[in-house]
Amino acid sequence: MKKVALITGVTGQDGAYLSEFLLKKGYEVHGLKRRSSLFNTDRIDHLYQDPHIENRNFILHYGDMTDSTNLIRLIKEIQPDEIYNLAAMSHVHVSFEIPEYTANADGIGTLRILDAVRLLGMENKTRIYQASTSELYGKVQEVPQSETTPFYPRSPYAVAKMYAYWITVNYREAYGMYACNGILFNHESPIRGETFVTRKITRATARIALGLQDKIFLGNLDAQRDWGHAKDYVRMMWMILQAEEPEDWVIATGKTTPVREFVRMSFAEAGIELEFKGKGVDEKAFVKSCSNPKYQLEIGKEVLSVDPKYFRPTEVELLIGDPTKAKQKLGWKLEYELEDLVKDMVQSDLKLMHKEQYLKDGGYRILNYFE
Ligand code: NDP
Ligand code: GDR
Repeated sequence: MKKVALITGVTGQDGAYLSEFLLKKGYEVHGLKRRSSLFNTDRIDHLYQDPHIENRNFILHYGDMTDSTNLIRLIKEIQPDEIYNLAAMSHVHVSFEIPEYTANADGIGTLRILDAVRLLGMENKTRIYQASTSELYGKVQEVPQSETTPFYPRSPYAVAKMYAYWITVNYREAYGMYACNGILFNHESPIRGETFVTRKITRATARIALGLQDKIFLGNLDAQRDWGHAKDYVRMMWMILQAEEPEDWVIATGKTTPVREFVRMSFAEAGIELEFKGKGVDEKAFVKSCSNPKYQLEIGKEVLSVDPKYFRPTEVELLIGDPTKAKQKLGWKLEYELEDLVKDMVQSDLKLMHKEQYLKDGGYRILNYFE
C-alpha cells in the first residue's frame, strides 16, 4: 500500500525538497498551500500534476494554519499516515513586527493539527513531525546545544515555536500519539527565501559580480550559525518518523560559522576576495582582488556596509548543535559540508542573475528589491 503524507508549508524551501524526497520514495503527497493573488508555487512547479489526470500522487489543497475547520476537513479527507507540519511564519526578524499572527500560525497552528488528529480518532494511524528549531535555545545556556539543553527563546517566533514544541510533547504523553519534534538548526539551499541571511548574501554576491547591484547592507556580522544543506535535513524529517519510538531530535552539523565568514566564502566562490575594515556599525568590506576577468569590479570598491536596521531587538548570538543522538540512533550523516552549500547557492544565483542581466540588457525592468 502506498503511504500517504500531508505536508503543511509545501510551497516553502523544506516543503519543496521534502515533497521531492517522498515522491521518490513512492508516497502519495498532499500539500497545503495558501491562497494567494499570484501563483506561489515556484518551488514545486516541477512536481505539478494536471488535476485532470487520474492517479495523481502530488495533490495540492488550499488551507491555512489559522483555520481549524479547514485542517480538520483536509485531514479527514486525506487520511494521512504521516503529517509534516512545516508551515510557519518562519522569519525571526519579521516576527517582531507580526508577533500575534506568528503565535497564531506557528504556535496554535501546531495545536490545530494535533487536535484535529485526536478529534478524528486518528491517534493510532497518523504520525506527526513538528518543525522545531534551534531558535528555542536562544540566549546561550550551553554549547553545543543538544536535546537536553534548556530553552531560552529570544523572539516572538521562538516563543511561538516553544509552545508548538511543548504541545507536541504533551499530546504524545497525554494521548499516546506518535508526535516528534525535529529541532533543526539552520539549513539553506539555492531555494532558500531571499531575505534569510545566506541567500541574501549569495544573491548579492552574484548581483554585485554582474554589476546589477552596488553593495549589500547587513546587520550583525558576528552572529554564528550552524548551517547545513536543506536536502540533508528533509531526509532526517522522514527518518524521524520511521523510528520505532516517537522522540525529539537535534539535527545539526556540529560546526558553527560567523555571518562575516559566510560573506567571505560566498564572494570567494565567485572569485572575489574581500577585505573587511572597521568594527560594529562601522564595519565595511572592500574588493581586494578579483580572479574572474568577466566581472568588471574595481579593486577597493566598497561592497558591504552594516545597517543597524537589520539588528534584532534581541539576538541569538551563537548556535552550534550536537547531533550525537541522531547520528547514533538514526544514522544521521551529512552529504553536504558548508563549502558545498556555499558553492551550490552561489553557482545557482550566478545562473539566475545571468538571466536577470539578459532581461536588463533587453530593456526589461528588473526587480531591484533586496531586503
Ligand atoms: P519557508 O519560510 O521557506 O516556508 C514556510 C512555509 O509555510 C511556506 O510554504 C508558507 O507559505 C507556509 N505558511 C506560512 N504561514 C502559513 C499559514 N498561516 N498557513 C499555511 N501555510 C503557511 O520555511 P522553511 O521551509 O525554511 O522552514 C520550514 C519549517 O521549518 C518552518 O516551520 C520553519 O519555522 C522551520 N525551521 C526552519 C529552519 C531552516 O533553517 N530553514 C530551521 C528550523 C526550523 P507561502 O509560500 O505561501 O509563504
Ligand atoms: P535565523 O536566520 O534568524 O537564524 O532563522 P537568518 O538567516 O534570518 O539570520 C541568521 C543570522 O544572521 C544575522 N543577520 C541577518 N539576517 C538577515 N535575515 N538579514 C540580514 O541582513 C542580516 N545580517 C545579519 C541575523 O541577525 C541572525 O543572527 C532561521 C529561520 O529559518 C528560522 O525559521 C529557523 O527556525 C532558524 O533559522 C533555525
